[in-house]
Amino acid sequence: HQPIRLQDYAPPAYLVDETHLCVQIFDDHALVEARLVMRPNPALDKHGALILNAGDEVTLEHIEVDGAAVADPVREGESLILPAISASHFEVRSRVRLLPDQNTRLEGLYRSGGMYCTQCEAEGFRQITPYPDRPDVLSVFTTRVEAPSEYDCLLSNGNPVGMGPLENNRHFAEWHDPFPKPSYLFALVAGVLDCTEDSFTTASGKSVDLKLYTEPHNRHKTRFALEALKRAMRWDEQVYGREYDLDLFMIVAVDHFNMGAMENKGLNIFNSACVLADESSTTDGGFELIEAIVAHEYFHNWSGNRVTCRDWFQLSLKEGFTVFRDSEFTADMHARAVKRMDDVTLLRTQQFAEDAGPMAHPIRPDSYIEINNFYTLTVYEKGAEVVRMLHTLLGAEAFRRGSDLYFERFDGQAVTVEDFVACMAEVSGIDLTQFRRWYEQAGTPRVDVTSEYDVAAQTLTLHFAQSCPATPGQPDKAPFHIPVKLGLLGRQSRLPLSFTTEHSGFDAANQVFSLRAEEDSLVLSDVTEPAVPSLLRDFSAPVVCDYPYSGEDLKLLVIADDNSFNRWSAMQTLATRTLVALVQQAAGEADELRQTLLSATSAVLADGLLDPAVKARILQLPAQAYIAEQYSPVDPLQLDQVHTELRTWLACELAAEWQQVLSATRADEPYRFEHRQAGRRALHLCALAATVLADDSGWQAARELFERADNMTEQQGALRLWSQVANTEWDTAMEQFWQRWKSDAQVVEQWLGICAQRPGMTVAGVNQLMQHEAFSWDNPNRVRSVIGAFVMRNPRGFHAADGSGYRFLADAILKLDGMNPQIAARLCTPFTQWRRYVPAVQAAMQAELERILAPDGLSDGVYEIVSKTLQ
Ligand code: B3K
Ligand code: ZN
Repeated sequence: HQPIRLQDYAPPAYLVDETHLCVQIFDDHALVEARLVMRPNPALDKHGALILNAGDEVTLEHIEVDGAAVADPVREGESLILPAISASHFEVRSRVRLLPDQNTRLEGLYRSGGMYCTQCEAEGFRQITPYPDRPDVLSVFTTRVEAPSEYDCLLSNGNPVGMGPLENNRHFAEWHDPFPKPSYLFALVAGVLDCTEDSFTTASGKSVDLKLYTEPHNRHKTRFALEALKRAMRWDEQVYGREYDLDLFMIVAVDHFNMGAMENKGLNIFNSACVLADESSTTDGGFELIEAIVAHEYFHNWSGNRVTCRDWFQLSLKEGFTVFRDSEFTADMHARAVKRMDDVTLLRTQQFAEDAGPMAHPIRPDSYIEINNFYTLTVYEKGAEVVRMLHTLLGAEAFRRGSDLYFERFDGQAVTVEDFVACMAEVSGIDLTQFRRWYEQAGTPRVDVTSEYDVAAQTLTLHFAQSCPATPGQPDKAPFHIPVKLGLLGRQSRLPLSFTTEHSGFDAANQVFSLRAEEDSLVLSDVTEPAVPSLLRDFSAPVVCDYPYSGEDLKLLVIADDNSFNRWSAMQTLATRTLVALVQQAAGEADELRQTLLSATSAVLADGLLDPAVKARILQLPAQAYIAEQYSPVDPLQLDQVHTELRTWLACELAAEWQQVLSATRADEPYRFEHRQAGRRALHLCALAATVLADDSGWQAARELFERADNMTEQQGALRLWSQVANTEWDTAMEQFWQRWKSDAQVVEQWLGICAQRPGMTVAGVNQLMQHEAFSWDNPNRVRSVIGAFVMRNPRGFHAADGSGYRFLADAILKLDGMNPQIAARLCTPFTQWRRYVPAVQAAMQAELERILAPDGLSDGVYEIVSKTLQ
């Protein structure tokens, strides 16, 4: 289990100009022949041995250089070492044998249901053929696929250049991708597939064929993704000036997939759950997620494929940027403030915990043992926040000039985050040297703000102090460049106040203060009355921002802030403080906060002007995972109890108001996925949640909705809320739902999730659920729906006092590690927080962590997380 370090980066000794593959698929194996047209890297004086990567799924049958067989190539780990070559050009030919049917890791070439497909990022291509499998080796690929004729679709990257029959009831197809690409973007699919077609005309008038391939029974679930794809293509032209570059863009839906989707050049491969949708079986959340992922993978065509990463430490270069792009796309398609609330919720509940835990790493890590462990919330979501800060500091217009320069200057190259930041600095003239620390330092910075008001001078002085906690390997942090967007609200007038300032770090047009020093003060003049500052508007930086607000200050922000994101954020702060005070049994304080929270909730409920989607989010208490980040030691069962009690109390105190919302938000039109309707449904489910909590017969309202609803959002929402009562009527409804949907894989996955998250679910119950025909160890979606949902979203079940939840998870990790180490490693997350808990929980989790680490032959992925967690 050796770490790889950024500082050891060395350019490739040899380059591959052309890659010619012939992949022959047979019933029980596959043969891969490769012809690589190579040359020594002209940028280097010395070249040394020719080292190819060859994974352990690959049985080498033959390898030759310029026609001369290499008799005994040295194989060390994943390296295949051939003698140094001095020729200015040479050809390497190899033939290997694979067993795709036995590939349970779902990396390289594998079988999913009735089809064969590939997943190469990050290092899966070496499981297909010996190759310099690193992102800074770019090559033009020509791929021939041969398979039994029943597999009617044979696909690979680029354009189709030939197809035809072969002997023995077999056929072939040949593909050529004119754009040089790294091996991680290679893809191949062979299957019996149905194709839904569409087309898109680019800004410059070129027509692009769009094809979405599915297994035939999913044909009815392709329309939405194709429409989303066209919206994304148009948006990328309008907002970034990026056109699609091939004549054909293909998406394939596969049922067995380790993550959401993959941006292979011209041939995106998607987890079925992240692309298939229709109005009867998909929830509002599902539609929004699918639209975002389709856009994300499409956007990678420029941010990732045309301009790619030099090495895997630069992963955030493509992922952070592309998440920022998809997030802005969603904001433009629907409601900007709401998208911001959802993104920030994810960041605060999960990324902040990662950044405060044993796996904390900068968005550009310095080292890793298993690169798959670094496809994290930090690299993706915090990475997107860092790009967003650049956007905030530069403004939209300069940012666009920066991205144009980046795409133009580095087209066809593999580059670094410095290259990206340098373009932004160059076009704007802003010194981003200090800003680059966001790429280098881990941990969530804190910004503590205090204020003084001088009545006579009418000045409000804001004092800022920033700090950042130590993280593994980084005891001390240098100050960050933090954009703090702010405004003021008059305490008496309850109106936004204008002000002036002479501070050179304040961008008056955008109301953004650039905090660069460890401490700084911002003097605001012409402040005509005492004011409540509205800080970190729109979450202008991924930090914790603290200000000594009174409960009444927060309530004022909730009701009257002219920044709707901060209305939500103030409510989150108020609820968080209330919950922490309740957990810590700070009686007097807790009671006062609770009353303020109640009156703020009541005011929000009564606000007739608020967008229902915003209202639903303001009324949602912060998740337990977020509250658990605020104090330590955490007793997870006590936290769950306090959280439930507070929700119940608010539901009871405001029962009449909730009833009114419940009836006012009943559906009065047929289902459509669009912002206004989705907001109404979200609010309706909020009111239903309160109804179920407030009285013993409240579940009947859930049953009524389940029976009446014409859509999956409300049906599932009703089943989830009703599950808190879990009476025989609920069992019947769940059985009815199963019978209705058992042939729809995506709905079945949701159904499993509802079962696993049901309050009262125990390890014994989950074990029983895993005997159900719907569960399967070799399908990652099913594992996530049952095991993932239970250990991450069922606190009472997972943290059961007898430790059964922890034993269950450790057993599952050990079992999965032998089958699919990426999925096993992902499941370790709940254990990473073990030091934050009360001693009894710590001891029980530690024992399980040690048990996981004991066996020999543990994968790098699980080893890295568990050993770092125990350190
Ligand atoms: N780039 C892929 C993720 C690959 C994960 C490999 N373990 C999907 C995406 O981010 O778009
Ligand atoms: Zn991505």
